Amino acid sequence: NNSDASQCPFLSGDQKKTAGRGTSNRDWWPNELKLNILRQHAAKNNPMGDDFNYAEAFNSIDFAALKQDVIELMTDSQDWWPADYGHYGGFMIRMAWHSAGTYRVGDGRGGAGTGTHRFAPLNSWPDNGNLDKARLLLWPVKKKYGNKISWADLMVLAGNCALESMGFPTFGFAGGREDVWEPEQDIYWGSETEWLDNDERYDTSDGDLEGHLGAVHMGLIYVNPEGPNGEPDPLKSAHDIKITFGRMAMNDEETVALVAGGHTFGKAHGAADPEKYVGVEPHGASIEEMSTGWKNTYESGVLQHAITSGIEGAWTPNPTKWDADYFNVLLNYDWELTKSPAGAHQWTPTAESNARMAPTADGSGKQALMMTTADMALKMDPTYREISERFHKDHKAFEDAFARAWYKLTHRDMGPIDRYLGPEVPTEELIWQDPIPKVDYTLSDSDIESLKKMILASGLSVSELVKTAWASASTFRGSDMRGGANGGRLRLEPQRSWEVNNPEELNKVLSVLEGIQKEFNGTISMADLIVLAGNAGVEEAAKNAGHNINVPYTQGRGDASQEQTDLESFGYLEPLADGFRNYMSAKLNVAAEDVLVDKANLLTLSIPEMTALVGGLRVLGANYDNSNYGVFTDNVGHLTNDFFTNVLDFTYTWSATSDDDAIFESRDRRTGEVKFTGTRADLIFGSNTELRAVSEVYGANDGEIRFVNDFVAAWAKVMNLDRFDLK
Ligand code: HEB
Repeated sequence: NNSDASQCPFLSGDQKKTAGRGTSNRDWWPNELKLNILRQHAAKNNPMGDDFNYAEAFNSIDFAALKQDVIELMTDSQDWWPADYGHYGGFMIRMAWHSAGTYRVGDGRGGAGTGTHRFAPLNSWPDNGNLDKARLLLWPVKKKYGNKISWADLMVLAGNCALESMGFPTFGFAGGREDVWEPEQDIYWGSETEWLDNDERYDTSDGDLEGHLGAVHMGLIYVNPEGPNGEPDPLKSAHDIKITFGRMAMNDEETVALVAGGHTFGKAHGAADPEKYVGVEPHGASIEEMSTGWKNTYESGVLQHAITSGIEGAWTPNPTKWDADYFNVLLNYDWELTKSPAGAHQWTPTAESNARMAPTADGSGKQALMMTTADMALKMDPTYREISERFHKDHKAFEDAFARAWYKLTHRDMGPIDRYLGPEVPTEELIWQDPIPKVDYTLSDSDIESLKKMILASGLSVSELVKTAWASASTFRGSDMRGGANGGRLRLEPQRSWEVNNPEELNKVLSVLEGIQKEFNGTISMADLIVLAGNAGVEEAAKNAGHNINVPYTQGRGDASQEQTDLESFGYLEPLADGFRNYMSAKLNVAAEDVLVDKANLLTLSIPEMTALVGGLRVLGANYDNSNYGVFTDNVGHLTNDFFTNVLDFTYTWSATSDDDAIFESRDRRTGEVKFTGTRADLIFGSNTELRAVSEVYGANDGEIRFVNDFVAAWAKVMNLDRFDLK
């Protein structure tokens, strides 16, 4: 019996006993608050270091040469994964589409913007089968240009180059997607523990998909190609496609253009039974597979022996050429339900259709054309059918619709056009980019001072000023860079009427501010004025508490018009909860602290920033409906650390006053008198030990100055989150 081995975990030979392993807090307490989502992408995990400027690096590329390299790669077939038909075009389009296609407009998360296709779970989802090889094929180009082109940009660019090299005129390309270095932890992909397991995420009461989810199954980008739950019913498939593409903010016409445009190219792979021949996905594969997976032992394993989706064949007779054949064959032939060699449902032209054929992947022979059940939806669903016929008759209209929809698909999560880089950025203003006009004024410091005086003399309270600026700026989502104070859309529908904004009170504040704007001869945008008013309110509140501070202010925000504002698309920015204003819609059935952290993540806040903002906004009286929840102070409108001192004070005891443990009151232990009321988004700062630790910093006797400074810095950060014109 070796005593060394029993003491040293490495000597005992049990890998499960090394650092970081073992049962974690999350294993013990699965419901603990997910503060980890506020700790992502820390600078120290980024090998590029602090001073790396991706925009500068990207702009230094010889873009034409880069494109030429990518285009040449398309036909440079490699032995270890030869190109179908000698051209990687279809494969690269599928990679770009799957990298962008996880975007969902509901919370703006997912999408091509950060290059996470190279990490789990995405790199291992069954729907992304064999795309590990597509990225590896791109490595020589990535290697050549190094940090000048991110993976995120390169994957989208590869899709564009693929399209162009097969004769399709794309609408444009913008670089500017900066890679992250770890998988995103904030994206809710669903609760299932198995892939493609069931469709329980469909809410049976309203027939809609759960939450913001953009796919009908865990592990898919959108829908099951064979039909819902593998049932080859094109009409039911159309239903699923409408919901999932709608979640990506694509309308029916865009959807038809995308699917038909994409499936003009390439093929599906289902040479044999995957159960028998295909190995595990990359994240589960053994170390010598070197980050790849789905090892295929069927014959050569490639070309006509490849197995990916299990569906087999090409959609069109010339799968490496942009042409009108997708609709020609879909609409002109009759299709019957068949099975692929892998056993998947698919559709084949009937004998009477006397259909043309496609080449085999190695080019040596011919094989029958194929449609998936999802493709058949474009023919069988009446709405899709009408669009398909129109595109069939008018190839130019189809080409333009596909070009625009592809551009939107791949650039949707980049935010304002100020973030777009490179020589191929189209100048046309597109409504989904949430356009904002540029301003042409520059206010002097003394202009700004007199404006602040006018604001403070207007009769508006600190609370009104702060709330209004917060309502304007806090719509920002770091997930897709939309929203924010720029554009001044708080004055427009739908924002102006959102419940969380207390429309009546907001209208009053806005009309007072509009009066000031007029008095100032209109030489300041409302967008700028709303932020300046908030800053003036914060400075006044600090003064009330005896602190002389100056909130940093950067002018230059433009006012968008109602016509520049897509009502439906902006509707998705409506907060159903905003813990910073202690607001939660009655529609929501979640814990307030969870949605507070979700919102803080969208605002790209750290844990201390979130903590300082909540503690400050409460004492400034910024609550929805002017409620008293969490207003742990007797001096509303004074920027003190009272929130923290009281949330940490054990002279009070807390108890729930609502059955659902959503509302609480505190009582003085001695007198039993009710002192304060609060929500879970307040009590969490005393209850969660990590938030409590930060609250202790702010609530200690030496904490108020630090708190005031941190609050002001976090406030200024939020006001400027969308100022990509400055960065
Ligand atoms: Fe797609 C492929 C499905 C949409 C593009 N797709 C494919 C496949 C499948 C599918 C299954 C096969 C895979 C393999 O390999 O096997 N998609 C699908 C669906 C949908 C779609 C279901 C919805 C409806 N796609 C789509 C879109 C696009 C596309 C949108 C673009 C735009 N795809 C594609 C391509 C391909 C595919 C290009 C080919 C690839 C290769 O060639 O490799």
